[in-house]
Amino acid sequence: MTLQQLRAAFIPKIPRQLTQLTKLIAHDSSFLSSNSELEKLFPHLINQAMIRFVNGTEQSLKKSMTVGILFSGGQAAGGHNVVTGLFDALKTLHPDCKVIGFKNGPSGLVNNQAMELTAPLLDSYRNQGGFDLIGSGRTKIETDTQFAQSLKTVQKQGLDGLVIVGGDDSNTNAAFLAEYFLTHQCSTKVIGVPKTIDGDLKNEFIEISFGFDTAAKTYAEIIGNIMRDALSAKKYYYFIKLMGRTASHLTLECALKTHPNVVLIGEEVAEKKQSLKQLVVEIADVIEKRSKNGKDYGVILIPEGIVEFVPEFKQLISELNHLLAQDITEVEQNLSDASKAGFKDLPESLKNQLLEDRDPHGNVQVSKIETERLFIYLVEEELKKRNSKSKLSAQPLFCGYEGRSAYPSNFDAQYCYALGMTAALLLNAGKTGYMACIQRLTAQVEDWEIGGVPLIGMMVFETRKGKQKAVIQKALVDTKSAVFQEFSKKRAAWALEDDYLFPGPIQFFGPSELTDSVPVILQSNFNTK
Ligand code: FBP
Repeated sequence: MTLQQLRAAFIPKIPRQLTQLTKLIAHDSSFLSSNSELEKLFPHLINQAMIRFVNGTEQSLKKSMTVGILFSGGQAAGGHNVVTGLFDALKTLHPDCKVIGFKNGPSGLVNNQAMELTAPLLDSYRNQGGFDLIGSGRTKIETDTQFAQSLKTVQKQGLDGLVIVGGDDSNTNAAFLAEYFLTHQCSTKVIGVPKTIDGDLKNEFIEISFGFDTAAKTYAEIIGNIMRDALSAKKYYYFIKLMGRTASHLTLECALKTHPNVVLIGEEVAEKKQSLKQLVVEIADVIEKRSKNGKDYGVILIPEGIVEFVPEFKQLISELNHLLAQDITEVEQNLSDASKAGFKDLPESLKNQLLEDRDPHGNVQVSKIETERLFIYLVEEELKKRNSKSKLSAQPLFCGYEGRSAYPSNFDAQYCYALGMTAALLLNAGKTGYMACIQRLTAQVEDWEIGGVPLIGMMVFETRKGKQKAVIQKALVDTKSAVFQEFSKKRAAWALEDDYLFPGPIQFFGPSELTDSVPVILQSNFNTK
């Protein structure tokens, strides 16, 4: 049997609460404090409480439901299990329930491109990676026309519920859609599900987004393998860039799993206001010290989002965006003196990338910047300047897309299945504007607690494109957290000693401490050895 078949046959464990679906009753627990500015935007959704499910008496569903689902944004392992969990729970509640998938993300909702998801179709997607069942997309529903078309679609499809699987922005969108439907007397309820490998959709209610665990384990396997290679050949420095558009959670998690020689964390760089030069000096110092100990090899982790945290780089990108938006061709001459100096020192390939590789809005595509190559170039220049005797033979590597669509780890497979089931229960309870929420994730799956958190309860006001906008807040790495402090204590030793760990591939069979492990950053009693 192939792993594909074995995974398709895997039956996710479920929280004890979810074994009694038809007996569960939604119960308002704590009310979240409201805010007058949010009340203006969400007059119908304000004053919602956290939902907990409690056991009641057995009751059958009054009528069947038709529920739509869509994926929004980048892939994250486990998405297909959100669909199967939703489907299985709805069918248990009422055998005539139907699930409709919107194709290629939010644009499928706007343009009513949909397909019915049936049991035989879903069977081959159980516990499989990726989002290919229905696809995903990054369309943002923001114009009046898009809202009106989405309303038309849910009415045409006769939807009782719509499940939006996405990150912070997509779930912000879900809240606005829920409010819009209520304002237009549309009975379709909207439920969000927390997705993103970046791990930055988390807060006091949401412990982690799905996909993070699989991505981190996939990258940690690669990093461990590279470390073994570094130790064996003893001739290369590997500069590894890790995905995570802004926050450095994935880099921190991988560092704790593997113990690299140097780890940059964007949030720390911003806090200490470290310049690009300082980071380069820090790396060059480690390289020289290791060289004196006879080690001309090593592993360096660089988070994808680092450039957004290095002050002068952030400034340079913002100036470039401004100039390019005005179609100014003599870009370099029009930069401020500080940015001009920084730009001049960049390798030609990166200069071209900054000027030519733009997103549909004309902005520099930060995620495409080859930071790993930038650091190699700058560190080589620094060592030359020092007349250093250290040998630097560097290899760039990017751990990115391969982490998003791998077979979901048991944690993600089970978390997603439970999230899908919880979404079904929230819809069954007539809730709208909520995010499915599973807590106590470090406990045994059976003891996980299910519930719903009001989407607007996670919102703050932020300046976006010069305007104050209500958004679900992105969670950055907390440098005061116990996990970060532990990392800080250990990294000096990791720099010089080869304390590498080799986690190997995600395990699906074997001892439960391997197959059911949860992200290190979730554990309060973590042990990085
Ligand atoms: P989401 O936040 O939408 O889940 O996507 C995260 C991510 O994988 C980032 O880590 C990465 O920077 C980005 O998507 C890449 O985007 P794209 O798929 O458009 O290249």
